[in-house]
Amino acid sequence: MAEAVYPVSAEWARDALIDEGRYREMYERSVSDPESFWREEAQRVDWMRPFTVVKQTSFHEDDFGISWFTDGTLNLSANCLDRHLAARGEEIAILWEADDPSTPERRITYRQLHEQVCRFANLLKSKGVRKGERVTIYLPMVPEAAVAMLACARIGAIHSIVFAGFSPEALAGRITDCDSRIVLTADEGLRGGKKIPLKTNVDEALKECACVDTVIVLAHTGADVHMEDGRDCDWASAAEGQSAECEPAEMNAEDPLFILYTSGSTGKPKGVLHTTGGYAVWASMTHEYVFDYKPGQIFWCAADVGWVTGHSYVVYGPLMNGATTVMFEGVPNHPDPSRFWQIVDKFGVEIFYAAPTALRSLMREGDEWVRKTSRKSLRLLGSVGEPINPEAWGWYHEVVGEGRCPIVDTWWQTETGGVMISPLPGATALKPGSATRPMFGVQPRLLDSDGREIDGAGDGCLVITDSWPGQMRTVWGDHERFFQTYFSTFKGAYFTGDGCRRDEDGYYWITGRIDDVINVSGHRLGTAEVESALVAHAKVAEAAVVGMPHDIKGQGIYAFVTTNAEVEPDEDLRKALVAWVRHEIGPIATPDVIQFTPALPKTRSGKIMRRILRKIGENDVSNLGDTSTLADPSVVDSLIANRPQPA
Ligand code: 6R9
Repeated sequence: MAEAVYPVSAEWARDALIDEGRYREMYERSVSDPESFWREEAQRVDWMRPFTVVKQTSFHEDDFGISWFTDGTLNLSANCLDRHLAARGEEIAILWEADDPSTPERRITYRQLHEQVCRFANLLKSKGVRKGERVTIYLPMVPEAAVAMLACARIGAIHSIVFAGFSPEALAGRITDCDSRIVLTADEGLRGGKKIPLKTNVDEALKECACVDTVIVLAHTGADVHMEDGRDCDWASAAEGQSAECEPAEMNAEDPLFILYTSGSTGKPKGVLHTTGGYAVWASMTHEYVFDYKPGQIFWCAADVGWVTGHSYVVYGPLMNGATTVMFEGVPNHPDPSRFWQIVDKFGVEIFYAAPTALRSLMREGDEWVRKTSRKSLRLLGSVGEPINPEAWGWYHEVVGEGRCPIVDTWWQTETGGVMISPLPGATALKPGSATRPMFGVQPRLLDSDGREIDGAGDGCLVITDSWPGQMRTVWGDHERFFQTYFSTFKGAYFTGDGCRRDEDGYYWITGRIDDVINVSGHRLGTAEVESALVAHAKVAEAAVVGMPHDIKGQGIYAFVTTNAEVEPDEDLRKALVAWVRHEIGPIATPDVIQFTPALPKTRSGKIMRRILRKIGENDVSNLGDTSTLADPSVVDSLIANRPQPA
C-alpha cells in the first residue's frame, strides 16, 4: 500500500521558524560540530556564570559519563519567570481550566506566578528544605503544581512528582526510594466529576514512610480532611505570611532538577534523574522548534504534570519560552466528548498536544462532538506517548484540524527529557504514523539483535549513538542500574527499548516496545510490576502479564494467573484481583483480562515462555513458533482453548 504523504504547505514553509533548508543545515551542523552548535543553542538560557565546557559525554564503560555545560551556573525558575517580568509580566503564564466547566477559569500572569513561586519557595525554606533535598509532589492538575515545581527549582530542591492516580502503596514506594522528608498534596483531586482522596492516600502512604515529617496540603475541593498535628499544614495560610521575594539559588548545570519514576522491564520503577542546564536547553529548544512556538501563542499540552510530557511541555518548555500554557484538570469526555474542543474555543488555543489514546476515545464518540465547535484558532496539532495509528491520525487531521493543521508525531521518553524524533511543521512532509526525522543532535541507529547496524531502509532496535543535552543522567541511587539498563545491551549506544523501522526516505516509524514494558493509554507499565502486585495477593501462586491490543488504550493488560492449590478460581476472585491491582498500583494498571490457569507454559529450565503468552494475548495463535523446549506442551493448548473474551 502506498503511504500517504502530506507535503509542507507554502505558508508553513514561509512562516515557520525552520524550513527544510534550515533543518538540513542545522541538523548537519548539530552532528558534525556539536560543540559549536550547542554553544550557540544554549544561549537561549540566561546563565548566571557562562559555561566554557560544552559537552563531556561517553557511552562506553571505561570512561562512561554524561555532562553538559558543566561549569555554567543558572537557575531554571529565574529562566521561567524573572527574565520575562520586564517584557511580559502582565501576560498570562498559566490558563487553568477546572474539571467542572461551571468553575471559573484562572488566569495567572507571569508577575503573579513569580510572586506565588517566591512565597512558596520561602515556605519550603522555612520548613528546612535545602539544596539537593527531595520534595515529593502528589497534586492534581492545578496551577499550584507548577508553583511547587518552580519553587523547588528556585531553591535547588529536587522535585519528584508522583501522578495523582497512583495508589498509596505506589506513592509510599516512591517517597521511600528518594528519601523524601516533605510531601506536597491537596485535600482532593477532581477528574470527570469523581473525587480522588489525595490527602487520605498520603496519610495511608505515610504509615509506611518514616522519612516524612512535613506535609503541605492545598485546600482544593474544600473537603474536610484529617490534619496531623505537627506534621501537616495548610498551603494557603502558610504561604500567605511569606515574603514575595526569593533570590533564585545559583545552581550548577549538572545539579539535579527532578526525579521522575518510570517503569522499566525489570524490578521496581526507577527514579529517572534530570539535571538543570542541559534539560533547560532541551525543553526550551524542542518546545520552540517542534511546535514552531512564537511569543503570544496559546499552547495546550493536555498531559498531566505527573508524566514527563507535563514536566517538559506544560511547565518548563513553555514557561522558558514565555508562552501562555493551558492547564486542564479534567478529562476529555466530561461532561461530554466536546470538552477538549470547547476549551480550544474558549481560550483560542493555537497549538494542541495530546496522546493518541485520548483521540481514539473521542473518535469513537463520533464527529458531531467535534464539528459543533469552531476550532478556528488551531494551527498545529501534536501527538505523544504511543504510536498513532493512521486511522486516528486521519481523524485528528481531517476532523479536528479540518485538513489545515500539520500534526507533529513526537517520539521521546521520560529518559530523553524532550522530543527526539518528530516532524518540524515548516520543514517535514508528514506520513501518518511516522515520527519522521531526528531532532538536532539526535543520532538514531537501527541495530539487529546481534548488534549489527542496519543501513538504509530496515527494521531493528532503536539506539542513539551520542548524547543530547536533555538526556537523563542517572537512576536515583543506582548508577550501576543506569549503565546496565541503557548502555550494556549494545556497546557504546543508548538503548531505547523501542523497535523501529526506517523507510526509503529515512523516516522513522516506531513499532513499540521490544522489552517487557507495556504502554497502556500512553502510560508505561512494567509487566513485572503488575505481576508482583498479583503474586502479592494471598490466593495467587504465580502470574505472568503481557500486553494485548486494545482499540482505545493502544495496549491492554492480559494476566495469566495460577492460584494456590486450595483455591477454586471464580468470577469473584477475578473481580477481587482486578481491585487488588488497582489498589496496589493504581487504576492505570487495571487488568483487562485475567485468565486463570492451572499452569504457565515453562521451559524445562523453568522459564516462563513469554513469547507464547504474548501470542495468546494478541489472539494470534496460528503460529506459535518453536514450542519444543516446553516442559509440558499441553499447557499451551489448554490456555488457547480457555482464552476468555475481553470484556
Ligand atoms: C514522552 C513519553 C516512552 C515510550 C517510548 C515509546 C512510546 C512515546 C511515541 C511513542 C510511538 C510516539 N512513545 N511517544 N511511540 N510514537 N510518538 O511518552 O514518555 O512515558 O517514558 O514513554 O512511549 O514506546 O519508549 P514515556
